[in-house]
Amino acid sequence: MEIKIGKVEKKLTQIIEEEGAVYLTLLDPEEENIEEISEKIKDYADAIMVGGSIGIIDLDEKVKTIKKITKLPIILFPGNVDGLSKYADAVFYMSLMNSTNTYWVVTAPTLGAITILKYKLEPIPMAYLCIEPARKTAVGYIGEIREIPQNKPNITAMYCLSAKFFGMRWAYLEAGSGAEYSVNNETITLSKKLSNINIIVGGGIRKPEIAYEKVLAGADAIVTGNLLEKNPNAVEAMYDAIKRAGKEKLKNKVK
Ligand code: 1GP
Repeated sequence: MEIKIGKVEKKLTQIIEEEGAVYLTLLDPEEENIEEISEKIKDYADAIMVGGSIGIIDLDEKVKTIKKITKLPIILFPGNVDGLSKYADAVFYMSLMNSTNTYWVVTAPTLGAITILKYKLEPIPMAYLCIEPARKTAVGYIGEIREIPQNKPNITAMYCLSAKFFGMRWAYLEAGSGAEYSVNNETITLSKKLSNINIIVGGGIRKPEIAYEKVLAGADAIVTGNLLEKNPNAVEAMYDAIKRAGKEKLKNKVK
């Protein structure tokens, strides 16, 4: 059976090929100023992720609100089986591969599968890997992770290779929302080199120059969440840095 890649994933892949990297803005559905934030980010992101580790109320209404303001694709980033809405375009269909609890590795995605099919959401297969210091953040606690140390980049890279062999086309290297520091460049470079799947990096990225570095190190996508809530005006500079780094990366590849 041929595996068809959906519209949203095709679009993201095309942007990565043409611009070197994508910028994904993560909106927590619990955020109060969804309209204001959506307005600010609509011209400075390639897609909007909606989700979070803790609690979701009125997800449908929130997704509809975002849709009214922007035409950007909405990709769900579910923290559990209640993180699905038929009004979104796609869903990161993910396994928290380094959780100690099989619920997060395979049961939650399995329980969500039928809903995804019924809602006609496009599943984007993704390994979700929680890397130091994620243990100190919400995902680390809720997801019962066995944290991957930052000084062992080969372990993260090995998980990315495993994800590829499982047929996943994306791996999310997550330091956790609000993390004190982000995933180091060595881990990103080695993960990309070994697996050659799309590498998403997020958690603790607050400055454009940090995002710039991560893209040059090999990240195909950068995620920021807190930034939208704390300083939505900074999203433009973040977008700009990611696109500049993307161009630079493409140039270096041609040489
Ligand atoms: C969390 O990686 C994301 O899943 C975003 O992290 O909120 O620290 O940007 P921040």
